[in-house]
Amino acid sequence: MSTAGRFVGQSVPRTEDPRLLTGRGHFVDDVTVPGMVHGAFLRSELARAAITHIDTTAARALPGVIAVYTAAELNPTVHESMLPTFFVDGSQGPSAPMRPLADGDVRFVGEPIALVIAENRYLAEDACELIEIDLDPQPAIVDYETAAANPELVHRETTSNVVVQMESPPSPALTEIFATAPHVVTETFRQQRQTPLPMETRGVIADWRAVDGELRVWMSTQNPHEARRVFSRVTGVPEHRVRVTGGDVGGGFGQKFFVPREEQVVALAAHRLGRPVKWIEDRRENLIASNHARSDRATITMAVDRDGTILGAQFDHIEDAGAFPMGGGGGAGIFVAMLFPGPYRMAHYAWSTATVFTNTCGRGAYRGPWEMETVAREQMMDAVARAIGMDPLAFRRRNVIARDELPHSYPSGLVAQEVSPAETLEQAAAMIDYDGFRAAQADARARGRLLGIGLGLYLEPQTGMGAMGVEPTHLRVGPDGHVDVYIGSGAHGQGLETTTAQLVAEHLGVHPDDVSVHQGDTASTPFGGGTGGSRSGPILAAAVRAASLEARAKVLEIAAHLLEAAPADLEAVEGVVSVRGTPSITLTIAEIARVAHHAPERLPDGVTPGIEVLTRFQSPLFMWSNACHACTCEIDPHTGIVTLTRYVVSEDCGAMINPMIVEGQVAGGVAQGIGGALYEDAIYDTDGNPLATTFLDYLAPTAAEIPDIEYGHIETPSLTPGGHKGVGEGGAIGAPPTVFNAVADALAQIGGVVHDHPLHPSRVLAAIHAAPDAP
Ligand code: MCN
Repeated sequence: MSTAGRFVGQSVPRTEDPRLLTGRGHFVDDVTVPGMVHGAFLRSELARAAITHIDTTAARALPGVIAVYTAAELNPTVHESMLPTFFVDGSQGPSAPMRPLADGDVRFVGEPIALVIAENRYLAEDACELIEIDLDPQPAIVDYETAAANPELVHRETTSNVVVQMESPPSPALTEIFATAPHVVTETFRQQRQTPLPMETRGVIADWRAVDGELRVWMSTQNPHEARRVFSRVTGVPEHRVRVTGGDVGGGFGQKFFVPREEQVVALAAHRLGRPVKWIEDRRENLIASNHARSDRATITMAVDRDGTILGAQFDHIEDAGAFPMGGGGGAGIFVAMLFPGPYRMAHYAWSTATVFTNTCGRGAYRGPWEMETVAREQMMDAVARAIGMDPLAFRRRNVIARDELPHSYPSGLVAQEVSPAETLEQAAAMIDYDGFRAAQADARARGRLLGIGLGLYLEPQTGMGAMGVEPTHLRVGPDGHVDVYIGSGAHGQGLETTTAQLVAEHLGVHPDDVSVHQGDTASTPFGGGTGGSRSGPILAAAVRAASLEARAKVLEIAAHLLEAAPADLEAVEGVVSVRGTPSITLTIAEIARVAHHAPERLPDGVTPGIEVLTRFQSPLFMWSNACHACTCEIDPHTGIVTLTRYVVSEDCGAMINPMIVEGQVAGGVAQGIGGALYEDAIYDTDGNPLATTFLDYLAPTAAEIPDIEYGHIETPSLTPGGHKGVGEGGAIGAPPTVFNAVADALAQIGGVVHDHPLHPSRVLAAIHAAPDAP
């Protein structure tokens, strides 16, 4: 079913692209402020140690150095707690006691100890090397699987390394099922540590203008209004005196949704110093000290009937929070556990989840922060299918929720609706020619080749919880009929300027070229929840639609008065209002806007001058997207190298605003998911030293490793006006288990088994060598 309109549902080219693709984007590092100075951080080289001595005399003496701040100078200036888990509603999630700079001890390699401010970055870096520091090393707690039982503590302020722990133990019925079911299978899967890796690293310029009482901040952020609130809390400058400007943002993938520690430290320093301070993160800092993600283990026990019906499951999960987890990533465990049943009937379900501190870089949000539920479940579906001698597609067909079973209640009480898991499963299976591949696979096997196919199915909730569920739009039709739209987001690559203009054009009745979209500046945009959690589709789009419809109603009311027609007889299309059936009688929106602004005496009674609307849309609690991924691969049995040969995504993000952007979003997410399954690894040694500190070691895939992606779309409208759902995270959720399942399927032909990501050549080769039928 297509939901396409004149502009909504069309692949309108991205208005952002001409400037971004020709190098004319304006990023934070492009900003220069008069009198600006530059910061560099001295960071810990040990994972866990006491700071026994620190002397900044030599650094301060270096010509060109303006200030050197350590905990002693900066930490007492914090106005209120600087926890980065402050959320748009001001609440705090579980986290660690965090101070601006390391105070007394260090908890991970890369933790900021001092901030040097100098005339230029080179001097600031040189001065960092002049700081004398003595660290007394202590044994690092690196292994998250044993951290909870480790008597040594990551944080001396806490009594245990457990950040948060929750469970829903097995019911007597589930215990009975496990005791009596025909098949009971237990597996453990691990996902390695990764990092979001935006092309533009983090960066900030903070400028305290004491004379105006204003803190001005330019920042690479997904969430300018949240940043404004955090900077206000930290510096004590009232929120209305803080202005945050985002500008173009070269990717964030969750990393720039919350306000990281370094950005807050720079704001504090600028506030104290009274000069604008710029800090641009370098790539090494980004790899070791921004935020990490994933890094979890799941053990699943699943009971299955003789016919392949899932009878019940238990899911035990542990995730690594690092030393200073950030909101949205530090406590994803509860979502992981609650969402594990996914698109399948699983009437009896028990779970436990624990989030633990380690002496490593903190966990934070990364595109689908809870995706371990999909990784674990989908890999388990394949493992169980193999164990009971059933094909993985047939096993999924047996258990997937059908449309006539919706709305579907999860055991946790979550209710999924307006989804199409069975339809996307069938579409993906057809697109990849599942049955044809099985025949080709057997044929190839007979000739010594190892081919595999994998499926990955998921439901993805987009939360409308609390402030995350409210989004504003401020729309103004100017006297010349052009439209300015102000949104509270922090777009960082999603194409929101384009899709917002499409929505306005469709619902107000103008052309997208006549719409200017403004976002990212707290001085001009209404308070909003930023860009994250795939919320623009379900929430922002509904707000933009509502504002556009309200403006349109006013335009038509004025036009009806001027044309002596009934508003219901009028239509507005591409800037022209006409009487239905009498196309010769028209007024342009520019003419109507001129009257609204300059000739108020011609307006109908009771209609105020101007055309300006401010709306706030409040969404339902949860909206759900879903998709099924399918891919095929070939393994070189001599090297263990995996080549992905085809990749198919059947997705349902409701009514698509811009199919080209939807596919671009899916493609980017899939590429990251492939990176996670096969290559990327933010690995530490046992002393807590990060080993992947450059792109030589942190292996992000290039275009050469990513196959062409084939797309299928099913549009099941959501319950929100417009019927749009989110799509931005899905690719990264579906790809890791799909790729893993394809590799596991290939290996299964020789009896090879894998459990852990990433499936780099040496791990695959080890599985081949251990396989009973190794070639
Ligand atoms: N869209 C659409 N039709 C729909 C749903 C969405 O055309 N039915 C469009 C939207 O209008 C928007 C884009 O698709 O232009 C993504 O929308 P949505 O899924 O609502 O996600 P958000 O805009 O809220 O973006 C956040 C999401 C997340 S959480 C991460 S992480 C992420 C992502 O999007 N990081 C990205 N996509 C990214 N894309 C780029 N280029 N860079 C990142 O850092």
